[in-house]
Amino acid sequence: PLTLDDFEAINRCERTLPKNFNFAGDVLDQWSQKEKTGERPASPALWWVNGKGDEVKWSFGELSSLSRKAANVLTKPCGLQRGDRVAVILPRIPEWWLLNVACMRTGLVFMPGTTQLTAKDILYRLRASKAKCIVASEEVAPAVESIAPDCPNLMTKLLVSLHSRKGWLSFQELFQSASEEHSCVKTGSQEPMAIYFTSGTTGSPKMAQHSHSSLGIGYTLCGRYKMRYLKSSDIIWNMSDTGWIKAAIGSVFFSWIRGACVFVHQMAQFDTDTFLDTLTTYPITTLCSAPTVYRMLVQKDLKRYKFKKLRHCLTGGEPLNPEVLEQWKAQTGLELYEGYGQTEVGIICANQKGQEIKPGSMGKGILPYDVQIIDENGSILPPGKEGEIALRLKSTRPFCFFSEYVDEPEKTAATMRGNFYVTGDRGVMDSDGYFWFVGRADDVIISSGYRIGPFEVESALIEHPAVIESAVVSSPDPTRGEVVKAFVVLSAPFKSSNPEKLTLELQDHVKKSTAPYKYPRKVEFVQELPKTITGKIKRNALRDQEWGR
Ligand code: BCO
Repeated sequence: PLTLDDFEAINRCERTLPKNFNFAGDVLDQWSQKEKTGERPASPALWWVNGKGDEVKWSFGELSSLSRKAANVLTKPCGLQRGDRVAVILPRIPEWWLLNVACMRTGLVFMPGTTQLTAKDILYRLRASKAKCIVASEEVAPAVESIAPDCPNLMTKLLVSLHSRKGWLSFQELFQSASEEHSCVKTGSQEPMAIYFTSGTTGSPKMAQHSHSSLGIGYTLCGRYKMRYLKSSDIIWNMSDTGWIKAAIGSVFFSWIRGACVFVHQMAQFDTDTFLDTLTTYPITTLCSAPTVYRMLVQKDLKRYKFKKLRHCLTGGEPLNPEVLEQWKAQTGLELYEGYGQTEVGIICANQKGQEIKPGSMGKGILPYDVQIIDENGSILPPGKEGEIALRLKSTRPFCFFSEYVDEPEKTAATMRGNFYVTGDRGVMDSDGYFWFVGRADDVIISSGYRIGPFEVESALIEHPAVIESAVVSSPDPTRGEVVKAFVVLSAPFKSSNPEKLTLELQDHVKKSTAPYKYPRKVEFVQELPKTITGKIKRNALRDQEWGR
């Protein structure tokens, strides 16, 4: 079996990528063996609570045997075969981890989605991916049922619930009778493993596809800066929703490569008091959360809380303000280490332990990446000059990159500029090699750690009879960093409507049409939108106005 040193050597390009790799067979099952021989502390691999008294603790041995049963559910009654795509829309419940590992074991392509997705979002995802199966919880089931007849490739609907439902296979029932005997598929290192839907300026979300090695080897070590904070005796609580790649990195790959315990608190909704109580109740050693969460937490009197075991605090997904870092440290005595990355390439910059933290900077580039600031021609800019944050590619594409945007070769190609992969983010590198985030190079909005495409929100707004046209841009917000703002031109019958009432109606409409996290938290009614002479809406003019530029 591969050791952590082998993983490091592969990332440093000192060792070639193995022909075959499977995180379940090559990593998780090894921890299960180590448990038997006492080479790993007796803490669980997964520790799940829901604040209502329910608790699940699985050792690696249990994770191994239970995920084999789940694998048999997927291949036998669900009839799925290696390479088939499976949409998994589940809240933070233990079955999400089981099904994730079961997909690895069977070579199925795992496509997670947040439970905030609406029927329209799910329809798009199922049709674009030609998914053969959807796994969902009860809260999502009605939305799935409303669109399933329009998804010709969908063979199976698998429900994770204590109750059965007409038209669905019951995971719980099938799981009870499934065998524990299953041989892990010998997946190729570069074989597709997962697809993440990611938003851009135009069109619907793209399908960023990852391989068994990009996530299972690359992301474990792209997150290596985090691993310095993690040993097998650690307990890590990574807050991210199961739909985002941050859940895969923080709650699967970089935690389990080190044999650490993944802690999960399934909260009905995010709440700072419950969050802080969790840190005082459970022996969590490592916390990873979006900057928005820390911004919310520093509003509280944190000195009142005595965290049980917390030692390391990590953050990422959006820029962290220096004031929050300082307030967090002043109130808790703990440093806050920011990392920067994206779905396509994982973590690429980070404030690493042992390095000076420059508040407001996202740290230095991390191996195996060569991070640079480049101009529009693909030339490297000197320190202090603003440009696009990019990754230099050597002769071959790094294995830890996403493989492609599925079915969109032109969009995959558009990420390249000369010898560089461009992130779409603008930044500056200082003379010490620290990177400073400036903003997006395109119209994408990063709010509370969510990547939101303006087109998706504009498309939802235009469905409402009050809206003739709209332009959606980012607007500053003290808690969420930035929020979605919609400039709306009203149709004649709505011009005299009460603006507050209409704002609420439009917000509610967007929340029903597409995932609610995208709804415009600010709405402004305007007579007309700024346009170019060819009639294209100038979102940048509105954005500059919002940011006082
Ligand atoms: O704030 P509001 O109450 O006005 O609106 C909230 C919800 O109430 C609402 N909503 C949710 N479900 C709904 C609904 N409304 C109607 N019907 C429903 N079914 O929609 C809004 C959702 O906003 P939210 O998700 O931000 O909610 P909340 O509770 O304020 O959560 C705060 C955070 C900070 C916990 C949350 O924003 C969060 O988890 N952010 C982090 C996102 C993240 O993990 N990003 C990482 C992406 S991966 C990456 O960056 C790659 C790095 C390598």
